[in-house]
Amino acid sequence: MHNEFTPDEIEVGRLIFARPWEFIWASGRIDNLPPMHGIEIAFAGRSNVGKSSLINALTNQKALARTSDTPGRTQELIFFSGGGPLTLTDMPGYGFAKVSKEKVGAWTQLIHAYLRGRANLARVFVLIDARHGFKDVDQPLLDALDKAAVSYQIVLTKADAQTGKGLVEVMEKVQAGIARRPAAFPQVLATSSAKGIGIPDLRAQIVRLMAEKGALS
Ligand SMILES: Nc1nc2c(ncn2[C@@H]2O[C@H](COP(=O)(O)OP(=O)(O)OP(=O)(O)O)[C@@H](O)[C@H]2O)c(=O)[nH]1
Ligand SMILES: [Mg+2]
Repeated sequence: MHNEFTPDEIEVGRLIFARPWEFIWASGRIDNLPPMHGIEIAFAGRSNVGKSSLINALTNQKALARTSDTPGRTQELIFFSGGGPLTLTDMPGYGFAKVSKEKVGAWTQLIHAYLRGRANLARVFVLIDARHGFKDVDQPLLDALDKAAVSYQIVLTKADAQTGKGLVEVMEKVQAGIARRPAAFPQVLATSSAKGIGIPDLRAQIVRLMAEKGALS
């Protein structure tokens, strides 16, 4: 993947995530969120797509966010901080058939309420499996983000498990899928938490966003 971030952005990104990142808050209820501080970036996507793994890869930690082979691991909004002006939010996944209707309803409500109402939410990374591209279950999330005018960016996960040509094809399809979506950030990033692919770029993307928001201290 060609790299359009500057060496400076890459280095600042490395430094931000070389800090000791910590768990700060978990909540399954929208009326019990941590006080807003600086800007927030949330990780959303289907169950098992690799949201928690990506947070671990970004923060250089093996088990900061809990991961699992079994979908439905993350069941609350989980907040992480590195002590600076940035908070990361790990979210429950959607689209997992084996979860009860009540739980799906509760998680969907929680996810949408958070995404619509969090004033310091600077961007949502919508994670999409590089082997599969968009699924129907992803569309309601994109619709909700477009409707609420919350900036979101597609991040492909598990790029280690997709071959070069296949990855290009999925990338092009995903790009076409967001072309007319008003709140979608046009650039799609490909990552692998397992192999470290695209992680410095994702950090640099976060740095650029923080700079745009005046949140770089
Ligand atoms: N091959 C490969 N597997 C990955 C990668 N990232 C995550 N996985 C695997 O995908 C599975 C799910 O990872 P999680 O990070 O728990 O996924 P999640 O999106 O947080 O899932 P929920 O919390 O259930 O919504 C685990 O078995 C991971 O080992 C990756 O970069 N490459
Ligand atoms: Mg998770």
